[in-house]
Amino acid sequence: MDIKVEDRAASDADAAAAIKEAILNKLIYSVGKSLEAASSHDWFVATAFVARDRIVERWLASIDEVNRTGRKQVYYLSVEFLIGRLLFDALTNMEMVEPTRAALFALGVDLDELREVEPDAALGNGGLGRLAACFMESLATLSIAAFGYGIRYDHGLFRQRIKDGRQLEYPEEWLAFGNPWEFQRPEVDYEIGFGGRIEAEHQPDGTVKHVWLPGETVEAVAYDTPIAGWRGAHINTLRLWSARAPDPLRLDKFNSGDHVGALMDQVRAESISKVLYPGDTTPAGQELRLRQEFFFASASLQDLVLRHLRQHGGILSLADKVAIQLNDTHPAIAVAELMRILVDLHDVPWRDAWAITQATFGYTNHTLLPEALETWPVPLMERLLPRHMQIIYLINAIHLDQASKLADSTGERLAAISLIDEAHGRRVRMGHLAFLGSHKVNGVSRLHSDLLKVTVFRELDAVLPGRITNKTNGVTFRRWLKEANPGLTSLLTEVVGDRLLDDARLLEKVAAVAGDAAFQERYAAERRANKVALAKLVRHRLGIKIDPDALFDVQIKRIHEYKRQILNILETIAVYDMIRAQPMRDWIPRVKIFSGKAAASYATAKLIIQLANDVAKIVNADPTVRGILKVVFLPNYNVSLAERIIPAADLSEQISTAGMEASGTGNMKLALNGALTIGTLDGANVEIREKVGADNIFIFGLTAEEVEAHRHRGIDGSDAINRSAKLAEVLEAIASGVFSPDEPDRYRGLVDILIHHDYFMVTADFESYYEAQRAVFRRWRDKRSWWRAAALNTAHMGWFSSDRTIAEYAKDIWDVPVKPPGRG
Ligand code: HBZ
Repeated sequence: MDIKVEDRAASDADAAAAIKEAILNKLIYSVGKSLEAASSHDWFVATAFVARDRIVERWLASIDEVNRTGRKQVYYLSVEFLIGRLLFDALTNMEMVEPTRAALFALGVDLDELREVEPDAALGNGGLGRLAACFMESLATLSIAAFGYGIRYDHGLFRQRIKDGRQLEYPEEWLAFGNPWEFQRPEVDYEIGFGGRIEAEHQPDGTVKHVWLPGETVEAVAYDTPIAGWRGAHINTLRLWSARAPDPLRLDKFNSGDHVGALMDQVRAESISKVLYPGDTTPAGQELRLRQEFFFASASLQDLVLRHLRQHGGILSLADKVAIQLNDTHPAIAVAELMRILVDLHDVPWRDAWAITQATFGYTNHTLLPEALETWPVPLMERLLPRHMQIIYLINAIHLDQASKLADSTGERLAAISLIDEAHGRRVRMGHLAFLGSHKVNGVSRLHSDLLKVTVFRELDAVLPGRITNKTNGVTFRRWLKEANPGLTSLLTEVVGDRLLDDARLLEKVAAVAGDAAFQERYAAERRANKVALAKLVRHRLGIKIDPDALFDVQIKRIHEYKRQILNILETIAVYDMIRAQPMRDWIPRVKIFSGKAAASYATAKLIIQLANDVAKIVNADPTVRGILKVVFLPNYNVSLAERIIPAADLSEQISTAGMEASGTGNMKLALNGALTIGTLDGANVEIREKVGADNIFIFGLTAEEVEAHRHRGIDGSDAINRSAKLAEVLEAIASGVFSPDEPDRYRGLVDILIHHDYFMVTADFESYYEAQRAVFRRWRDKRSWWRAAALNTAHMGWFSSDRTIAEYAKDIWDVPVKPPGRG
């Protein structure tokens, strides 16, 4: 036994020594700095290069293996990848964290400091983009041969600053100091066409061949980032496309003195990959957005078809060797583009081409919000993508013809299933296109998938039954448990063994010790350390002092009316009023923590941010509630900040209007890390309750069905307000300017919405939410009971690993085998 321990120590020391050598080498020869001159950023880059080298060795082996075996490839098309930082992902999955820490320590450098230097790759808005990033990690972990395809935005999601309580947006500059993880592939570039015309060539056999002659072309250049699976078992590629003009500048114009005009084409082309579309639910209706979507869909298809032809010879075997997943409708134009490639470029007969297309694509829907369902005006499509529009018309004609032959066909139903929405000025329904072009369509939680069948896709589901399935979301435990919460992970590993991250279901073993006093003490100690760290961050960033022993009540996500941050604020004010009425009572100290961004154009969401900040200002300055209540709005929510907040949260707010949050994934990360959930029966909360047990979660409010019924009766909030003196008082205070003395009417409009037009059922759910919060307090007073519930949350969340989700996609949608991770 002793010898083994010594052996391990010796090999750890060897590993650290080798890494130290390698880092020094990179610092000098790749970064070009001396030890003395190196900045933290230089050390970060040198360290990243060392991790990348290890990954690249296995990457090349993975690519070689996939080529050799010719196994089926999965392609995940997503307009968003919300990656965050990669250093700890790389080190963790290559099992290099400790030796790297030791190596840097020997060089007088602190690994945790380097971690903070890396910018967040925020190529996404929220849940949909972060899910894509978790999926990339799990795909590699399960040794599935996969590519992620997306756009390499020069500027990711805006940086949020709060000034005078208001959100301000600033451009984000993640590439300003270069990106050590990516490889530019100038030789991998494709022409992407827009506009122009179509020539019909009559063939000797009587058929007509269509040739699209684009009026404009843009080039897509590939940038590759290797994504390592857990224990480095397999490495996949995230390939992001950057736009270029075919000619860097117009020399004729330049020489004639028009220096700016000479660059116009370049500017126009490059604008495609310039910025991430910052809205998460309202499609811009903008041409640029459609150009982005076609740009990356077309480049990705050209790339994967070329790879397929090189590997397998003919195009007809495409569906046997390729599965393409459409992450929402943003890449849905790929359905028409693949048809064009098959029919126009490879002369595949239409019927066969359609069979291949359907067998190849799967489509994931992430939202039921009507304003988020993408549709494009027909005239815009005809101008920008004339051949695709023809193809869409043909797909639609065949589809409507088949549907019209069904016994129960009606004109109304045909209108509802048509690819063209005639009711709103002729628009192409991208969700319908994705639905028709795929063999499977999935929602992201059980409730959401069930709702898909009775709402947006009711008629399509009736005509094409069985296509809709469910794939409840998951999150990668490597990032959201081990990297974010290493202390708790060590404790859990002691209980369940060191295969915890290979098989998350092993967490169930924690249930056996959840009631154990000694275990609870250690569990609580780990969490307290995280809370101390967060308190330090809050102090540092906002100058607000918060007590680590207070209950940290956390709501972190995009700011949106349906997510109801406002409900949380109303309860905060109600409690604030009560404390002031009876300051001497034995109150439970609590810190309300908010973080999140609002779409720049979403005025109401921005007003909600301002309200949270205004309430914070008044509450935090009030000596009566000092030590009892604090309100914190942490600016610039991103993946890295989430990694700091989640391990320190006691209570997780998942309080969306039932039926509106497709799934949620923050809910999973928080419960996994031991926060108890207060939430509605919405999205994945329903399944979280089933797993963790109704006693260990605080559920309140209307169900999705009740919301629906309630809305039918009307959305006036007056009745609910009349029934709740507390609510009436709170609304009156807000409306009369108690929290905005400098501008008393600031929130009158917001309050009016709640009174007269409460679509999101804030007033209807207020009392029940308030009561649920009191139940939280009662539980918190009984610390044994609280920690037991927290530990049981951790224990039962294993099912929400994205490894489980991806294994389900692999089996039910992609038909590819998975190889669970593990040693050897
Ligand atoms: O996708 C989110 C859902 O709101 C969330 O409940 C779910 O957990 C997550 C992952 O499945 N959706 C998004 O982040 N974004 C969109 O749904 C979206 C819709 C239309 C757009 C852009 C984004 O134009």
